[in-house]
Amino acid sequence: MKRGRFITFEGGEGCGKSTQIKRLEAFLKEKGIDVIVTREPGGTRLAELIRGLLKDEKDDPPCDRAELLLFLAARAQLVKNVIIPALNSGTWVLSDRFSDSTFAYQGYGRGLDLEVLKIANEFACDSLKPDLTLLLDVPPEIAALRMRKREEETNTSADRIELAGDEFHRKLREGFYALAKAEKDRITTIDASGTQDEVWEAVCKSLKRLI
Ligand code: Z5A
Repeated sequence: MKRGRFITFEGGEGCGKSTQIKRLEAFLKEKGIDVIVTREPGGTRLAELIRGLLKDEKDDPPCDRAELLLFLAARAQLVKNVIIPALNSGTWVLSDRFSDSTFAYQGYGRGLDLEVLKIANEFACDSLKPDLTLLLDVPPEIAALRMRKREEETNTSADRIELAGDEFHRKLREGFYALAKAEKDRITTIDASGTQDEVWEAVCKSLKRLI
C-alpha cells in the first residue's frame, strides 16, 4: 500500500485557504485519489471542543502557554486518530493549517521560545511533517477586507485570535516568511492576492511534483 500524501495550507486569516482546499479536494477526487480534508484546530470531537475554547473563551482567555498547549493537544489527537491512519491506508490528507501555524502565531506572533515549540510540537505530532506546504501570502489589508465582507455575508464577528492587532499580524507574516525561507523544499509561497482562479493556477503548478 502506497502511503498517502500530506499537504497543508498555511497563511494569515482570510488568505483563501479553505477556498483553495475545496478546489483541490474536488480535483483530486476527479483523478480517482482518495482524499480527506481536516482543519486545525479541530477534526476530531475532542479537537473541535478545544477549538471552541481557543477561539471563543473570552471570560478566562488562555494565557500564551495555555494557548500553545491547547493547540498541541488538539494536534496530537488529530494526528494519532485521523491523519496517520489515513496516510497509512493510502488516503491523501489536506489540512487547513498544521505545525507552521504554531510557529508563526505562538512563536513569532506571541513570542514564545521557538526551540521549546519545536520540541513540544514534535512530541505532539509524533514528528509528522507535511510532504508539501502551500503558504498563501496576502497583504493584511486585503485579508481584512475579505474577512469583513465574509462577516457581513454570514452575519458573524471576529473571534479572539482574529482580534489581535496590526503589529501581531505583521510579526505573523514575517514569521511565515522565515519558515518558508528555512524550508524551501517543503514550503511553497503563493501570492494569494489575485482572483480565486489565479491562486488556483499557482496551487496546481506547485502540485506538479506530487502528482
Ligand atoms: N492558530 C494558531 O494560533 N496556532 C495554531 O497552531 C493553529 C491555528 C493550528 C484558526 O482559525 C485560528 O487558529 C487562526 C490561527 C490560529 N487564527 N486566526 N485568526 P480559523 O480556522 O477559524 O480561521 P483561519 O484558519 O484563520 O481561516 P479563515 O479565516 O477561515 O480564512 P481562509 O480559510 O484562509 O480563507 P477563506 O475562507 O477561503 O476565504 C475568506 C473569504 O475570502 C471568503 O469569503 C472567500 O470567499 C474570500 N476569498 C477567498 N479567496 C479569495 C480571493 N482570491 N479573492 C477574493 N476573495 C477571496
